[in-house]
Amino acid sequence: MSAKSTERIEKIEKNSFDKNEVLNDYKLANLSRQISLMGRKEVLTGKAKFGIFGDGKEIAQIALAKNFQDGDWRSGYYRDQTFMMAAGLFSAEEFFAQLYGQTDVALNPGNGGRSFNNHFSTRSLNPDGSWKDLTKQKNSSSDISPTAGQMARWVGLAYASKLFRNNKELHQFKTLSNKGNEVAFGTIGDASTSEGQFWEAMNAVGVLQVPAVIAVWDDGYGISVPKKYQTTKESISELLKGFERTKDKPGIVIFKGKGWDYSGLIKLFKEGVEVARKEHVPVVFHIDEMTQPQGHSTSGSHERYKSEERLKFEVEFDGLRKMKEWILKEKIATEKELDVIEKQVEEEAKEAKRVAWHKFTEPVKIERDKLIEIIDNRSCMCKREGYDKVGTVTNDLKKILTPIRKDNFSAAKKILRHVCTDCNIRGKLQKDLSDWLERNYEDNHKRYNTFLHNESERSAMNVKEVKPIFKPDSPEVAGREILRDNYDHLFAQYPKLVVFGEDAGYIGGVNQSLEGMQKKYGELRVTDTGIREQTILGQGLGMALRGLRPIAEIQYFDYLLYALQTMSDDLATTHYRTAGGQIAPLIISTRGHRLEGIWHSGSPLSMVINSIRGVYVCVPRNMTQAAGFYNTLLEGEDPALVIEPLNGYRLREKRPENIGEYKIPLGVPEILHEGTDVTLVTYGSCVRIAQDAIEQLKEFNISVELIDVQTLLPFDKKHMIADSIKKTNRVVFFDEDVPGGATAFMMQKVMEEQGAYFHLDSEPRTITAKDHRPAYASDGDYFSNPNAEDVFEAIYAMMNESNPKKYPELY
Ligand SMILES: Cc1ncc(C[n+]2csc(CCOP(=O)(O)OP(=O)(O)O)c2C)c(N)n1
Ligand SMILES: [Mg+2]
Repeated sequence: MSAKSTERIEKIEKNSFDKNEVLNDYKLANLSRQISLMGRKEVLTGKAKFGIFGDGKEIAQIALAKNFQDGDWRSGYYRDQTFMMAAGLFSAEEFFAQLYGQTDVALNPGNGGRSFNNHFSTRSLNPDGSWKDLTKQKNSSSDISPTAGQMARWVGLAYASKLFRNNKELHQFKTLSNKGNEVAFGTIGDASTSEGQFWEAMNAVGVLQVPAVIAVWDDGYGISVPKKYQTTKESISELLKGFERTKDKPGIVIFKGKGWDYSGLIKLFKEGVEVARKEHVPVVFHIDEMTQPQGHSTSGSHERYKSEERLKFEVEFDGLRKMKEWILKEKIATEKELDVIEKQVEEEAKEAKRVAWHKFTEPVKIERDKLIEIIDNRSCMCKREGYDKVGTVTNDLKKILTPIRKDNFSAAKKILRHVCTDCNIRGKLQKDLSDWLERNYEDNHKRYNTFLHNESERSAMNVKEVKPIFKPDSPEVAGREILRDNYDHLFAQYPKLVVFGEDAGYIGGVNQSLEGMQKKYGELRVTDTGIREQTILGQGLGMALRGLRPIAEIQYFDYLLYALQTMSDDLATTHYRTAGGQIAPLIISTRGHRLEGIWHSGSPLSMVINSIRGVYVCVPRNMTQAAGFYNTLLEGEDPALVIEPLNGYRLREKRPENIGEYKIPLGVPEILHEGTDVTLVTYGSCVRIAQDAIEQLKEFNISVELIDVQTLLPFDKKHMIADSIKKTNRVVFFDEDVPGGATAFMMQKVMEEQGAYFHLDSEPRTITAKDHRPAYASDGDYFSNPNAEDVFEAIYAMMNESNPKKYPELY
């Protein structure tokens, strides 16, 4: 600890405060309040679309931020603007930039215009995708809007510190952690503690014993709904008592404070964060009596639902007012001095707003002027049907005081439609306008459509294929042994790799694919967890954000539903919503396909692929392929899901000679069987059913080309399926998802994206399961899921339709 901060702490303990520090804090609190007040007006006057602000939470956040050190991480929510400012991670100008939707990451590094305002983050990655030294900066994971959505990630951010401290092998990664000294700071609103996410995370940090602190900003309301409807006993700290650490049992340390009590909170947070940092234990701060001077957000007014008494309380217990009273009482400064500060910040806030607005609007005006110049320069003055539409649209555009890009685009397109068809200079205007559109589309693509996946050289898409090597005498072993031996290589090769999940540790996984790994590599690297899919996912996500390489085990594919919210809202959007500033290369390993029963079907692929764009989805047909995907993904740096085929652990496969080294490229299907009549497209466990059907079709002289897509996301990057259809002119998409599920996805890709409809002689078909989930036992499966007979019949019917003579109706 530096001499300066020791001095500060001594002063706090003696209840004597450094005047400068106090006045700086007072200034920041007021600046933050000013921008909140102005922010609301910006929305109400139409300059911004929506606003949610941190007013009423200023004092506590300043006090908490004093303990936020380099290397630490935040996982919070939209009220934290003052915390971010106090930590030096956010400015008044950035506040307005976010409010307007500034897309320039130099001006809005937190979200590049991709999320609402007050959705913060810091940048972990350099523009080339390489990692910064995370120990030399304060870090904030990026906020998401779903309430309590930050909780699962918070578990992982804290758990990473435990690994960095206790696994000595990780001490070499000095730019990721200072031997696990980092604390994960969470924040959450009082009402959001009603969410299951909160409780699952609290239990997880209690079990894991990790340096996770969380402040519950308790302002008594979740929008209009008071605590009475949110929290048993109307007190979250009361409610958490069962989690509380006691003399003989580890648990969570709980503190209570008042949101307006500047000096009290400084002491409280200092003590609490120190406990978390030193002892690596979770700490909860329940900060009550907070206010919302402007109500919840710009979408409503709190006078509608707060009583007069409550509104009065909010005025009297406003943190700024209370802090001012305290400063005067302690004679730290005079009223006059405070007045000067208040005036000063008002000017500062106004200036920040002015500058941010100018920077937001100016480039669009320049684009508009350029567009108008192109149109005005047209020498054609023809008026079609006595009515100059081009002129009208241009004039309307000129009149817009602060155009947005949509105005420019919509004008340019309308003009293109109405360019005079009669005269010979049409071509030039059309070309200039088209060039303008193309250029601007490119720019807007960068602004709004990039970074769904890693776009740097570290992308998993850049990993070079290494084929598995087999010798004639390569032994045939159970599929699970291939995975296990592959893991053995990976643990040795990647010190940052950890695998964790239900039953993954001691027994080595329910299917023994991690057999012996915990014994060999230790509990920190191969770890059992509780039954808590969402925080398993979040644990991995937080660790991945901190530079580790986690594989999170979700025991069965159907139970991924529990984790889907975190996967969809958080993991899948991480890279996108930070405009390339953060990445979480978490690998999720699960097993599915071809099970039976409603909750063990292993089939609902469309549920996943349509909600986690941003995460790659691998659907290997056997364990050799599955292992190859893990090898690829660990060399790259993207989040991904691997669904192992559950019925393949005991099936025998040839053991590759280069286990741990071969890599299967993403987005490259494999043609498993060449044929000439029909292309059959499938994946995962359906491959074996397809192979069975193909044998049956052979007897009827029907030749099927079987394609295993291998990965659904990305999908057939080289258009191999369309190439196959060029040859066969017929296609069937087959899986065990619902009708209109992943087969429809594949069909859209092949027909629309690959343009294969052009080569079809027969209607394209899908073969799927029934609409309901599959029934129990083998017959339940037979009558719920598609089987080899179904595939046979669908393909035979196609052939019958095209040549009834050669393929007469069978029955
Ligand atoms: C999952 C989910 N449900 C509902 C909402 C809509 N919503 C946004 S904020 C909010 C209230 C949150 O209250 P609280 O946690 O007390 O935080 P506060 O805004 O009071 O600081 C609600 C219901 C949401 N964003 N996410
Ligand atoms: Mg609240």
